[in-house]
Amino acid sequence: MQTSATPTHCPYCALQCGMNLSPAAGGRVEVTERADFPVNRGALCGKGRTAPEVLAAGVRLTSPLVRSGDGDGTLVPASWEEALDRIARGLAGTRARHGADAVGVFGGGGLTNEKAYALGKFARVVLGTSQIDYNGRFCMSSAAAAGTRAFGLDRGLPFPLEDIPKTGCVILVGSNPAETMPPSLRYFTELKENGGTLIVVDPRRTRTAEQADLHLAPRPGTDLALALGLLHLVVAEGRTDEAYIRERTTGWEEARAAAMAHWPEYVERITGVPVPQLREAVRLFCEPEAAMVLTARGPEQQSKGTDTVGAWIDLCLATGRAGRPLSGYGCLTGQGNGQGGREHGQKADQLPGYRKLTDPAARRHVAEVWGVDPDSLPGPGRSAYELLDALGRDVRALLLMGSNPVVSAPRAAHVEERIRSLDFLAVCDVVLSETAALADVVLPVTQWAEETGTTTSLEGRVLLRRRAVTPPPGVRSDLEVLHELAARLGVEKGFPTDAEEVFEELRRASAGGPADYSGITYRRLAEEQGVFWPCPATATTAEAATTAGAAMAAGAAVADTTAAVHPGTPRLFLDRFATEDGRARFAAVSHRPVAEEPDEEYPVLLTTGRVVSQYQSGAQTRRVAELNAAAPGPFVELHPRLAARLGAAEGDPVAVVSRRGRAVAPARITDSIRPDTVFMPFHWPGEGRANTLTNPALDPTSRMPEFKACAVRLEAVRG
Ligand SMILES: Nc1nc2c(c(=O)[nH]1)N[C@H]1C(S)=C(S)[C@@H](COP(=O)(O)OP(=O)(O)OC[C@H]3O[C@@H](n4cnc5c(=O)[nH]c(N)nc54)[C@H](O)[C@@H]3O)O[C@H]1N2
Ligand SMILES: Nc1nc2c(c(=O)[nH]1)N[C@H]1C(S)=C(S)[C@@H](COP(=O)(O)OP(=O)(O)OC[C@H]3O[C@@H](n4cnc5c(=O)[nH]c(N)nc54)[C@H](O)[C@@H]3O)O[C@H]1N2
Ligand code: SF4
Ligand SMILES: [Mo]
Repeated sequence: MQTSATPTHCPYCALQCGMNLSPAAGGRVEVTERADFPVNRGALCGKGRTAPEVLAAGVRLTSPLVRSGDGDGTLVPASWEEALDRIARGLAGTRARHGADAVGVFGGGGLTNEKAYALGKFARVVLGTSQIDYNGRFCMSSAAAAGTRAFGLDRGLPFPLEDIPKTGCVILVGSNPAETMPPSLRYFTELKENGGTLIVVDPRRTRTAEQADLHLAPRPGTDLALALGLLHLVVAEGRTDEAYIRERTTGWEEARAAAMAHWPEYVERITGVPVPQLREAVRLFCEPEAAMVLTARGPEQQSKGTDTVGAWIDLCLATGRAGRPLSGYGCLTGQGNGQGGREHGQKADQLPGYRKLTDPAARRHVAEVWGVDPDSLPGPGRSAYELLDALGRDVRALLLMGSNPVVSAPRAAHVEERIRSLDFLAVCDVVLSETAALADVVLPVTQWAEETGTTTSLEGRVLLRRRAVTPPPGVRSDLEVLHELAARLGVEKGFPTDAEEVFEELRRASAGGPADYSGITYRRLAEEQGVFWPCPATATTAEAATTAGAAMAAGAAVADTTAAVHPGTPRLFLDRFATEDGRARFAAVSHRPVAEEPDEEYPVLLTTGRVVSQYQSGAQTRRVAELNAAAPGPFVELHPRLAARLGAAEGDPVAVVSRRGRAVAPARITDSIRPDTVFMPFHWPGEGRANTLTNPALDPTSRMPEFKACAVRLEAVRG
C-alpha cells in the first residue's frame, strides 16, 4: 500500500470522474476529492464514492474456482495452475473437435484499452476465431454506426463537455444524466445559468427532464418520427442553413424529401407529442447562434437506432450545427471505457485503432505489428446477441471477460439457457456474477484500483488509471490471464503482462488509423489531464516511441520526448468531416414502427433503463450496502390510470408478461410516466429481471437489440 493519495479515476461509468485513493485505517482504502480533474472537479456520485467496498475480501473473489465432477458439480477453489490448464484444455479441445470458430470470446466496455486490445488479439492470433464481440454492442453501437455514416468517424462527443454550458440550446434525447452521470448535470445547469435552454426527450419526466425548459414525452420507439417532424418544421419555417448545406454536406435533397413526408400532425399521432411543443422545440433549437443534440440509450437501443440517430444528425446538419464551434451532435457513451473499448479490436468487425477487419491495408498494418501473416487473421464474426444465441450450437466454448449477460442481455432466460448448454465456459471477473456462477472455471482478477491501465472517456479523452493498492493474494490481472493462456496454447510471445508495454504496442497498432493513439504515452497521461484522440505521433514522438520500445525490450525505463508532440484533438470536424470528400452525409430515413407494437394481447409498451444507485447488471453495486439500501430491488414504474385498471396499489407485486417471459416486481405508481408505457430498471437477476421480457430484435446496421421498447401485458399478482 502506498502511503499518500493516488490520483486515479472511477471504475464505473464513462464520465470517468477523477478521484484520489488514500490508505485508511484497517487496511481500507478511502476515496477523497480530486479537485484538479476538470471534468468532475471533485464531485462524485454514490457509486464512485463507495467503489472501494468491492475491493474487500469476502465481497470479491480471491481464488480460482473450478467445477467439480463432470460438469454438474459445484464450484470449488483450485490452484491457478489447475484453473488455467483447464481453460486451455477446454478451449483447445473445442477447437480441435469443432474448428476455431466454435470457440467464442465475449468482452466488455469496462475493460481498459490494454485489456480490450489484448483480448481482440488473443481471439484472432491465439484462438484464430472470428467469434468475438462485446457488451458495447448493447450500448452505443447505433450511435457509433450513425456517426460513422454521417461524419466518417465515431467519437461519442466530438467536443469536450466544457463546451455544453456555452452553447445556446441542448436537446438531450433519451438520456438521464441526473441518474446516470450525476456530476455531469452541472454542465446543463450552467447552460441554463448562461441563458441557454435545455430540451429533454424522454417518455418519463425524469429528474433530468425536471430541469428542462421543455420536456417532450414521446411514446417509446418513436424518436425517429420525432426528429423528422422537427426537421420538417425547420424546412417549413425556412430555418435551414443553405450555405452550410451546400458547402459542408451531401445528400440533402433525399433527406429533405424524406422529412417533408413527416407532417407535424402525422408526427403528433405517432409520437404523442403535441404540434405546439414540436414548434417550440424548433424555435428554441434554431434561434441561438449555436446548439447541440446529445443522444444516449433512449433513441439508440432501438431496432432502428442507427436511422434514429441519423435523423437527429440530419437536424443538426440542416441547421448548420455540426463541425462548428459550440455546435454539434454527440452521443453520451456509457461504460467506463465505452469509448476506448469500441476502438481496439474486441468488436466482431474491427482491428485496433478503429480499423476495419475487412480492409486489406488495415489487416496488413496490424498483422505486421502482431508478427503474423495477414491471411491468418479471421474475418468478421457475429454480433453480441447473435453470438450469445449461437452458444451451445455453433459456438461451444466461451471465454468471457467483463460482462454479465445472464442479467444484461435481451431475452435473458433464453441467453441463460444458451450459456448453460455450452460445452465449456470460462469467466474472468472480480466477483461471482450470475454468469460466472454458471462457468466451468472462474478466474478472480484484479480491479481498477489494483492495476494500472488507460480508459477513454465519453469525451474521447484518454486517461491513466493508476494502481493505488496492492491486490490481495490469489488474484491476477486479465493481462496475466491472457499471457498464461496464450503460452499454454502455444503462443509464447506477444502477450505482455505489463499494461504500459501493451499500450506501447497499441500505439503502433493504432498509428494511422481513425482512432490514432500513437502520440500518447503513459508519461504524457501522467502529466496532463488526459489526451484527446486522434493524437498521431509526430517525428519527435515517433522517435521517442522507437526508443521507448527498444528500452522496454531491454527492461529499461521508458524515455519520452515531450517537445513538439501533437496536442491531441479536443474538437473534431471544425475544418472538415472525416469522410473522403470532407463533407457530412445526410441520411434519408423514414419512420417505422417498433419491432413489436402493442396489440390486444400485449397492449402496453415496456421500456427499461437505470437508477442512480445501481450499475448495469448490478454485479458490483449490489454488493455495496449503502447502494443496496438506496435501491434494494426491481420495480415496475406505471401511471396511476394503468395501476387503477389493474387494481394495483403502490408496492403491490405486478407481473409484466411479454412473448419472452414473465417478471414480477413491486408497483411504483407515478404520473411522471406516459399512461401507455411501463418502465423497469434492469439491474437485478431473478424474478424481477427486466431482460426476461426484452425483445432481441436487432438494428440491421448496428445489430443493437431493442432494449427500449417491447409489448407487454400487466397482471395483478394475488397473495
Ligand atoms: N446509475 C447508473 N449510471 C450509469 C449506468 C448504470 O447502470 N447505472 N450505466 C452506464 C452506461 S453503460 C450507460 S450506457 C449509461 C446510460 O445512460 P442513459 O442513457 O441516461 O440511461 P437509461 O436509463 O438507459 O436511458 C435513458 C432514458 O431513456 C429513456 N427512454 C426509454 N425509452 C425511450 C425512447 O424510446 N425514447 C427516448 N427518447 N427515451 C427513452 C428512459 O426513460 C431513460 O430515462 O449510463 C451509465 N451510467
Ligand atoms: N433491459 C436493458 N438491458 C440492458 C440495457 C438497458 O438499458 N436495458 N443496457 C445495456 C448496456 S448499455 C450495457 S453497457 C450492458 C451492460 O451490462 P453488462 O455487460 O452485464 O455490464 P456489467 O454489469 O458492468 O458487467 C461487467 C462484469 O465485469 C466485471 N468486471 C468489472 N471490471 C472488470 C475487469 O477489469 N475485468 C474483468 N474480467 N471483469 C470485470 C463486473 O464485476 C461484472 O460482473 O447492459 C445492457 N443491457
Ligand atoms: S458519475 Fe460515473 S464516473 Fe462519476 S463517480 Fe459516478 S459512476 Fe463514477
Ligand atoms: Mo452501456
